[in-house]
Amino acid sequence: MVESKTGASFPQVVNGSQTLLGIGLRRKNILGLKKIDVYAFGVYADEDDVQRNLKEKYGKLSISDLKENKDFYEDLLASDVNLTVRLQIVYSRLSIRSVRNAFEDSVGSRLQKFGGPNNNELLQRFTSQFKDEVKIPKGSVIELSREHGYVLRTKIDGEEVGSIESKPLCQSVLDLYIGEDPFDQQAKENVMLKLANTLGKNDTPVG
Ligand code: DAO
Ligand code: DAO
Repeated sequence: MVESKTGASFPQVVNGSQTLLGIGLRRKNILGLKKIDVYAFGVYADEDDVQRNLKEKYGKLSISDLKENKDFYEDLLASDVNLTVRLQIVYSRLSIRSVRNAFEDSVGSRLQKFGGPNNNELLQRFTSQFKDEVKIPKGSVIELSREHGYVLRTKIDGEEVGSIESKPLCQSVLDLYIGEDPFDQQAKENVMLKLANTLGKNDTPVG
């Protein structure tokens, strides 16, 4: 699937069993002057996991009820469903310093919502994974995956750079894309619609 504005393309499946649910664009205001396209992203989930974790509570609701249902995405964020957000960089002058700053803003504000008392330490642990010499030119692919046990694993161009076990950190990162105030509202709606469709299917036993 190809993100129409940037031409970034996304595989249908990542990490063996996670399928593409929706794609979107992360834009950022620079000094209130202009908006730049920073990266395109795709959201993936293991659909069997989705069934196992959410079908009991949500399987009987209609698709239109689910699409708008706040509990649904909050439960998904808090659940142990394997999820991946794949970022493809489209901005050609991204520095590690600006990534760190953006991360501290966007994820930092979410950690206050989801996190316990040690938010700063968590943020530091996350951002310290990214050494100053790491290069992220246009076209780089960054994968942020939540694995079972609330482990957030980061890969850059297929190479693992680190993993951190923290439920609030996982929630905060996913909240950027499918939470209450997402970077790309349309992308979130597409993801939720796809998940609602998945839950409507009866081909996977629950339990
Ligand atoms: O060059 O000053 C500038 C603009 C930089 C914008 C940086 C936005 C960073 C967004 C996070 C990217 C995460 C991979
Ligand atoms: O878009 O504001 C944002 C935050 C995105 C979080 C992405 C973090 C990815 C960090 C990878 C750094 C690579 C050096």
